[in-house]
Amino acid sequence: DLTHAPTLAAIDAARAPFRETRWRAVPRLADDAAPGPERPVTSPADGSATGSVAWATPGAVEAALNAARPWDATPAERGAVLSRAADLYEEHYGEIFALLAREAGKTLPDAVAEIREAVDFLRYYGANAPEGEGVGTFTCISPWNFPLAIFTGQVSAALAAGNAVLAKPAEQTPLIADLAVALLHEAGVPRSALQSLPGDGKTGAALTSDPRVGGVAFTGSTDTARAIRRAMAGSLAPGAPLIAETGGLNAMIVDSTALPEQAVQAVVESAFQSAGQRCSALRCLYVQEEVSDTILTMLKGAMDALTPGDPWQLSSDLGPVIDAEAQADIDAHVAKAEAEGRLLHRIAVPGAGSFSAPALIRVPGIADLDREVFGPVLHVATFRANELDAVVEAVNATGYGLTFGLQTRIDDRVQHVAERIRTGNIYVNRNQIGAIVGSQPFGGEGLSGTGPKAGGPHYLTRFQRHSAPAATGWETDAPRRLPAPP
Ligand code: UN1
Repeated sequence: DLTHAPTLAAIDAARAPFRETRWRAVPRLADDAAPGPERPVTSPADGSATGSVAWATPGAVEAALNAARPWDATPAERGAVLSRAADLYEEHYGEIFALLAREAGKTLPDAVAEIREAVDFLRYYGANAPEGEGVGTFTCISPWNFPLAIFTGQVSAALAAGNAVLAKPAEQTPLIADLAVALLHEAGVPRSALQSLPGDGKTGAALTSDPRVGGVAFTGSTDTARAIRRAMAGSLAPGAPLIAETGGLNAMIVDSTALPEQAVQAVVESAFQSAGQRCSALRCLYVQEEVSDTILTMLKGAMDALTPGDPWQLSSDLGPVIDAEAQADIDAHVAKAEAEGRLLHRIAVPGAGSFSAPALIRVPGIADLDREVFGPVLHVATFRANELDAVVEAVNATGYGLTFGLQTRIDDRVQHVAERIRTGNIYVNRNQIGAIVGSQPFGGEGLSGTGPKAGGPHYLTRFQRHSAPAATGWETDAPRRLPAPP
């Protein structure tokens, strides 16, 4: 299993039986409901069939809303079941690796990180399953870019906190979610506590605007989060929680004291791993003028050393983007920059499949990025020694605040910048992706999300009735005293 760090050869052997599998996702409900018509699911890597999905019909949504029952078990029992689910994920890693490559276009390193994170979420939320009540029924709407990890994180948090879950996986990745739900049920999560409803935005809208829903967890675009909040405001209880993780316009500053090799490696990983399809990904690099020629020359060389290709091949370290629509959007952005003479570098990618060529684009500053382009596109600007604070202000002025990177060997500067930058996660002298459940909770500020951070100590509290944890404390403890003034 994964705990024992399988070799690449072992992973390759474990997923081999699933090379030609055709999966089928269906609504997984507490009560039977006739599934809707089947739709094909295809791989972004080469357009081949990966299976089919039957979307939930309006009747299935209604049946699920009626059948949902909060998980009636003690926190310890819930934790034990989630931990068993983690074991099952690890046992099924061959099939999961196959699905991540074929349905989501994930390369091996990306898939390893994703399975690891999913298992960590199950164990972490399971181990921290709280006393107190959930809010009733929680709707979880998850993204295609982490079709296993974020799906599992949302669902397991809501379950650990004692809710019934209605899960709506991303339209592009229903098959991985379907396997995850099957494993959670096999581990012992009651069907009335976890139902999955594959579908599109209409299904999501139905599941966020019904008064039987007590709260919503959502990861995706800032615009969709706004639409969900409007829907909730019109129909759900005024206090119903929305836990949203949304977009970012993430920056990194590389100053003249930074270690060039370290900085370039961090930039390449942050901008191009997962083909740039992480909300945490680096979008705008600021390099200090004195070192910009060196850094950019090295960066172009490091981009040339990337191997884009079929994510099933162990040699590929950059896969396709999720679909043709995403590819067209990214490519149009790069084509515009090229027409304006701002394209600094681009590398070749396979012609078949939804590959977007990793690109480096010159911009005057982050204010020139009018939106998050969700792919392997890195913008670069330069700054002068006396402009550091102005750069930090420009980054804050975007209104987003998810991740931020700083490469420097000036100790005081770390503190200085950290006090001024408004982002959820700050990374110093390393890459700015790959937060770790438990030790590096992940979440943004402003346009980037509501908090609390996923994989952190406060996350589960938002999935519960506000009064629950405090009430327990006041009832059972000896009378509390206010802490002494400092
Ligand atoms: C996302 O891309 O939607 O730290 C969020 C990271 C990941 C980001 C997930 N946990 O890179």
